This record gives sequence, structure tokens and C-alpha cells, in this order.
Amino acid sequence: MPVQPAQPVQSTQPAHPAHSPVTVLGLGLMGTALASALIKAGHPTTVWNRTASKTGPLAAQGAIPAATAGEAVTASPLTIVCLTTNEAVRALLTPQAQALAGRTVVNLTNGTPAQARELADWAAAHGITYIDGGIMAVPQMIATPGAYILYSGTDEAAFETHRPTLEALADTKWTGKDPGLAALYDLSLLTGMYGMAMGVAQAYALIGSEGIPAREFAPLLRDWVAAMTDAIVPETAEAVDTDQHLTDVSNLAMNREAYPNFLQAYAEQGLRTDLFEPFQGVLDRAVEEGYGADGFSRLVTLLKQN
Ligand code: FVH
Repeated sequence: MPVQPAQPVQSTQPAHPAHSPVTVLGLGLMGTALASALIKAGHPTTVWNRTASKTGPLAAQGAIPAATAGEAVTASPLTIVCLTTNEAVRALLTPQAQALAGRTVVNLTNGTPAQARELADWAAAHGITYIDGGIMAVPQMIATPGAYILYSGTDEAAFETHRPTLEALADTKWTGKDPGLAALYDLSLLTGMYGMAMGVAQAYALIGSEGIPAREFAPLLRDWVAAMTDAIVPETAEAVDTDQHLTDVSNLAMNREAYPNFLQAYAEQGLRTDLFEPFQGVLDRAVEEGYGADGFSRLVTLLKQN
């Protein structure tokens, strides 16, 4: 049953939003970096972690450790939660529904769009304002230039209210009123990163198979990946949005014929082939379905499940 807020929480808002109180639940590597940034920015910061000992270093910086999650969430109009999984978030927040009613939760835990929408529905049913987020930074990058956090949620006004506080963590990027959008952007960006990381790992394994040090190869690899990123990202976007995939640069038929050389070389050089094997099947299917003259952008359409 929906829980109505017992009292309007707005009355606890201080006059200066730059110093608005904030609570952080979850003090892993990321949660600790977030709390530390909030403390440094001057926010009264209440912290709670399942393993209580992790509050110690933050308390030394000025954080207020809470004995329970319930005590923590009632200390601030805004609670930021950063746990391992959304399953853990749901389990932690469910008993706090009444205490959170009328307050705002910003969930920076990695998850799927569907999980974010499900949490948003749960929050709405309990009178809690829910904003989902995706952190585009590692802990060391928090509160440094270049870091940003994606946000989405049905209540954009609530996001604007808390934006001055959230800006202490990283640049803020609002993605829209569908609560799943931040997770969608987050996972899409991280997909690009995983693809690059897999390629870099296989490249170092291959070059290293002849004893060439990774550090010696690194400048070539970095420049090549950067040049290909600069070309492939915008060209693919143009092809996808115009649905024009024909290319005179590097078509799928040519790549299909060349690709077995890669798998064979990995094996000949004593490497595993399992990371890159599935791509051969994708290229085979593309050509067999008549897309041999198209560029890599065609894969975007072929990745859709029919
Ligand atoms: N670290 C990174 O580089 C990435 C950057 C992008 C965003 N991710 C996501 O952030 C979430 C947290 O990541 P983390 O690096 O802080 O992770 P850990 O250091 O492993 O800390 C996990 C915290 O979660 C707490 N926790 C786990 N399960 C529960 C639970 N059932 N109930 C309560 N708390 C729970 C854990 O508590 P404890 O083990 O210390 O008691 C930590 O506080 C994550 O979604 C990344 O994908 C990070």
C-alpha cells in the first residue's frame, strides 16, 4: 500500500542548497569517493554501510556515521545509494520505504533500464522521488574534470532541486523522464568500452606472443584505436540514422574473408580464440543475408532480435 509522507520534508531544506544535507548508503570504493567529495564540498554528509568499519575514514573527514540505514535516510532530504547490485538496493530500501516517503533517492548503482523502471515504480508507490543514475567515472575521477554522471527520472524538478549537491560529484547530464534512460546511456557507453578493452587485451596478447613488450607496442595501439574511434563512431552514426550502409571503405564481405586469419593467427601463436570467435558467425550471417557490400554499420541492424 502506498505510504504517504508524514511531514513535508521540504521544510528541512537549508537556505543554501550548496550546503544541503545528503546521505550516502554504500561505502565501497565508489560510495566512499562520492561521500568524500560531498564532504569536501561542504555538505553535511551522513554515511551508512553494511560493514560499519568502512565509515571510519569518512568520519575522520567530517562525515556523520549513522548506526542504521533508517537513521541515515531520515537525516537528509536526499539519499544517494551506491551498492553492488540493484537487487541489494531493493533489499536495503524496502524496509526504509516509510522513512523515505517525501524524500529523494538517487541510485547510482549499475543496473539495467528495466531494473531502474521497476525501482522507480516501487518508489512512486511509496511517495518517494526516484532518480536513477549512471556514473561515467572510476572512483579516482570523482570530483575531477572529465567525470560525469547520467541521470533520469519522472521528476525533473526534483533533479534540478538537488543538482547543486550532485554537481559536487561530477558534471551532471540529464537524459530524460523515463527512469530507464540513464542506465540505457550508461550501458551503451560501457558497451563501447568493453569492446575496446577486449580488442586491446587480444592485441597485447598477440603482440606479446613474440615477446614484444606491451609498453613498446602501446603508442602504436593507442594511436590506431584513437584514429579508428574518430572515424568509426561518427561514420557509423551517420549510416545508422540514414539507413545507408553501403561502403567503399571496408565492407563485410572483405572482412569475412580476412577474419579467419585472425583466429588462425591467435591459435598459431598459442592464444585462445574464444573471445573473438563469435564475430566470425556474425560476419558469415551478414554476408549470407546479402549485406556483403555494406560496412560495419550494417551490424547495428543485424544485432536486433527478430
Ligand atoms: N568502481 C568503479 O570503477 C565503478 C565505476 C562506475 C560505477 N560502478 C558501480 O558502482 C557500484 C558500486 O561500485 P563499488 O566500486 O563501490 O563496489 P564495491 O567497492 O564492491 O562496494 C560495494 C558496496 O555495496 C555494498 N553492498 C553490497 N551488497 C549489499 C547488500 N546486500 N546490502 C547492503 N550493502 C551491500 C557493500 O557493502 P559492504 O560489503 O562493504 O558491507 C559496499 O559498500 C556498482 O554498481 C558498480 O557497478 C563502479
